[in-house]
Amino acid sequence: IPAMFLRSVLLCGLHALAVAGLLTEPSADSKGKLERGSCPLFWYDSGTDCYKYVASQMTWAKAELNCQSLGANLVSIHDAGEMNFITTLIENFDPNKGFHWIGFSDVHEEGSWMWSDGSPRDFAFWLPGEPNNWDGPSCAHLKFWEVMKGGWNDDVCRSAYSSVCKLRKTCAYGL
Ligand SMILES: [Ca+2]
Ligand SMILES: [Ca+2]
Repeated sequence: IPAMFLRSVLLCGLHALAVAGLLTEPSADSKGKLERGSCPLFWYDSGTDCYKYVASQMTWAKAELNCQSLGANLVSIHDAGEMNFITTLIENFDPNKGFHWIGFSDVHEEGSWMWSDGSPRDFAFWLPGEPNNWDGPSCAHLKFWEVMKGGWNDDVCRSAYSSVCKLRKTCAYGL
């Protein structure tokens, strides 16, 4: 059985349990408290997907491979609510709110930004003036300012930052 197919089946199993209410617990509440919910140990439930904070600083590619070794990908972000959830997750683990890789990059072709988990490009939260690394492959990380909650900046992919992985509960490939 192809590994990708097997992974989809496992994810579908997790999803099915969650839908059946067998594993349902409260997820992050309005105060920003993190809950494991229906996610594996050390992952946190947004109500839709599972997220893991990775403190170790790695290049973008190593961070993505680390997520893949856990059956996940670097986090993709699809709306303001998800952005807020990830901000809360980072605040819980890193009060200094340093730089954190997300799964967005234009490593394949300059200017063609895509998510490493293959999800649609339906949301962007670039900081003013970004992305500005026009001269080659760049990777996106979260960056926080005093005056605003945070946004995305592109940087050279070999920089070493902390990261966030996302385990999608939804079934891939129509399974
Ligand atoms: Ca670029
Ligand atoms: Ca930049």
